[in-house]
Amino acid sequence: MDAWTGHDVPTLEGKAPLPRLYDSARREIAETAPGSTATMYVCGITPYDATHLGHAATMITFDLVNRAWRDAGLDVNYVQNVTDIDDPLLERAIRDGEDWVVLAMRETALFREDMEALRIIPPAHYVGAVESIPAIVEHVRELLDSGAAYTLDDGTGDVYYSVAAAPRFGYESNLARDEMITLSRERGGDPDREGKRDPLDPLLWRGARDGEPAWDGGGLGPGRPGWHIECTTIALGRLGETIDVQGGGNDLLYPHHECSAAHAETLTGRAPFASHYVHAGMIGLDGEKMSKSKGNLVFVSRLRGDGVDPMAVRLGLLADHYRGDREWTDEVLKTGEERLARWRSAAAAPAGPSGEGLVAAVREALTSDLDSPAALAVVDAWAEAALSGVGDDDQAPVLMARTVDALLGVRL
Ligand code: 5CA
Ligand code: ZN
Repeated sequence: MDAWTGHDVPTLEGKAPLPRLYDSARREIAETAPGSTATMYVCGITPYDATHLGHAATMITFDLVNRAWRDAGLDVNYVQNVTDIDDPLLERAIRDGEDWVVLAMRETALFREDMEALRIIPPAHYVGAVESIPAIVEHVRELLDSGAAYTLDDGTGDVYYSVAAAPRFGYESNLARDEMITLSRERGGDPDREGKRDPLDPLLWRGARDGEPAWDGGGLGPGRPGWHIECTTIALGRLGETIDVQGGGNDLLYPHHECSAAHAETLTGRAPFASHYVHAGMIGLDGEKMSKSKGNLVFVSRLRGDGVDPMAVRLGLLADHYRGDREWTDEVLKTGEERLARWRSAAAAPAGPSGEGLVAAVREALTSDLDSPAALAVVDAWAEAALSGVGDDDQAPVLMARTVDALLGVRL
């Protein structure tokens, strides 16, 4: 499907070092060491409700990775999916008496608008689950043929992946087995289902049920894809057998990313699937994770409708480090708005402290595991000085605006 429209990203003189990022599997910060093209897969929305600030924060996080790689002189092949068929989408459509296809199309269109407003660089490939079904079917058949998957013998036609086929299963999330069982129960899995070889085995193909949409599965019989294999297939198809970064919110670490990486490793025989498994913290409201199922949401479109500048939203979300779970409050937005106004005034100042020094310090912060609070502090200090008449670099205000545009995605 089509992605959204991008904006020009300014380039800066010189080259930043390769960004260092925290890898959930190794539990340490390590340099990303891509070839001349960096590859990144980020788990996108299930389009049954509007983009909330949690989605926005995660998309902004990986947009910083994209920008840091470009600033290091690399090409970036970035892929994002849309889970345009899955249980929550069907449940919402039934609840609201709406056609699930229309619901998915509408919310995906709104997401695109929000991403454009937030100046997120569009992915090179924006791919839906539905359009990927033939490729997913191929992968499920391959897994069945190699004995890494099995069909349940209860007449449903449901196919499961056998975690026994993944010798290092659990290496990514570093969780104990009982924790994995608990999380899989909470996050769309079915550890208690009868007939599975292992409670942790995830669904690959769901046989057709009355009243549910189904697609031709060839020898699999009619049905629809499981969730993890969707992301495996889309990533392998567009990025190759191994990738540099697999990203998403930390709610996806287990089971989603663990299982999608396991599927990929079984299919390709190459491990690890991703050099870095990168996870953004959860944005909460009133002490709880913002989620469509809980309904405690602040929508990007609502803020835009209220006349809030998307650049202030971006600055609000960048004010704390991406890895921490954090709260969205009116205060966060107010601080973002004030900062934006201050930076805009400073960018219009006649001169300021060294622009090159500013570029180097912002680069240093962002290549250190996307330390956006440190990057914001560097620009704040520069702006304060420029507004008080300190510094005589008359090229610096323009360079400051270029830098925050290129590296933070904030257009002044
Ligand atoms: N379609 C799947 C991924 S394949 C999915 O999780 N969809 S989603 O709509 O629930 O979330 C879309 C992206 O936003 C995911 O990367 C998810 O981890 C992230 N996300 C969801 N809620 C939050 C939140 N409260 N804070 C930060 N990120 C979030
Ligand atoms: Zn995914």
